[in-house]
Amino acid sequence: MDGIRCLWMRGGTSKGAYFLAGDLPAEAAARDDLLLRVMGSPDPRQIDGIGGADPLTSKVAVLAPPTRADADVDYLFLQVFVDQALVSDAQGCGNILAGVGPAAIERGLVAAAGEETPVRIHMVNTGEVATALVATPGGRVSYAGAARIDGVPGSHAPVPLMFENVAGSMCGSLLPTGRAVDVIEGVECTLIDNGMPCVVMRAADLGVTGTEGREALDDDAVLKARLEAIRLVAGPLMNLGDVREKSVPKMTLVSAPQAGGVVNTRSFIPHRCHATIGVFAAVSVATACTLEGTPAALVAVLPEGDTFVIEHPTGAAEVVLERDVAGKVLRAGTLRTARKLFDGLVFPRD
Ligand code: NQM
Repeated sequence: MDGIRCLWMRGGTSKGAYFLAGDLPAEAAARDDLLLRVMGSPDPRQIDGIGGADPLTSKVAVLAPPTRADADVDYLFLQVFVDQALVSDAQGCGNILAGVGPAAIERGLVAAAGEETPVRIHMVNTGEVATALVATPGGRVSYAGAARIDGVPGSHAPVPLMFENVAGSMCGSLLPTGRAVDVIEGVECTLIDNGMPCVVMRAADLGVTGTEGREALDDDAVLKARLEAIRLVAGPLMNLGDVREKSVPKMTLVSAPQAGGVVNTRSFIPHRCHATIGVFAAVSVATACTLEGTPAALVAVLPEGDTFVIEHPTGAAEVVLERDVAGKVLRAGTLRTARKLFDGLVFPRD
């Protein structure tokens, strides 16, 4: 088989393959079959593909000319499962989103405009538009710069991201059950979607401290089984249907901040513990912290201003929430970086 044009990029704290829609089969089943063979799934090691044997490095962005007038590019996110023959469009991804602006300019879908190019990205999975600011000195994407994000060594060009109206992105409303607290399997949970469907619970209620490392939590079979039992109940309550084969909702444990932030998190996506936390998951958890009486609010230390520092296993992610006088989140933003790692042809297994 001939190779397929592919950009391999780091977006935030994730890594993925960026394609132009025109380079992939138009039909979803044929496209997904191809992507499984590109990544080397299903196989826990993804040894015969380019996936990194981790959900955070088995991701795909499909870019296309915009289908709406207020966007510059369409971005469809696809999660390629590592050890199952599944490709899911049932979530977006704010980390891979960070690479979309640069990739769209690299591929000529968007023209660079001055030192910094704003790129309006239609997130096809959820239907909202995000705006990314891409450094384009001299009309070319620059990946070098002084911005640092926890979970990524070194410094890079900043990619600020802004979102509007992401509440209910997949669940129809911010609190799909109409309540800020539901009790599932005896555990108090906030079922929330401010850009990412999340179930937010106190770590202590699940018998852990919430400060354990990723590996220790991933090895905890009892915890994992309880989280999955809660998730399978939460899915239909969140209007997500049967979530057995979906990567949402994310299961996020919260505990008191350990390093001066607002809240400490351990996020399961949904079967492995995240090395950091997803961008939209961080926005959703930050929002949960502002809702009185919720498990997150009970452990959070709210900030004076709009910046919420969400602690995670390898540091913290900063999220800005702009709220109206009633406390409703109007706009959210974050800072990410991205880097082009490889540009070439990928050869899927037969
Ligand atoms: O929540 C991982 C990631 C993500 C998603 C996941 C993300 C988001 O960190 O917007 O970024 O939750 O599967 O890449």
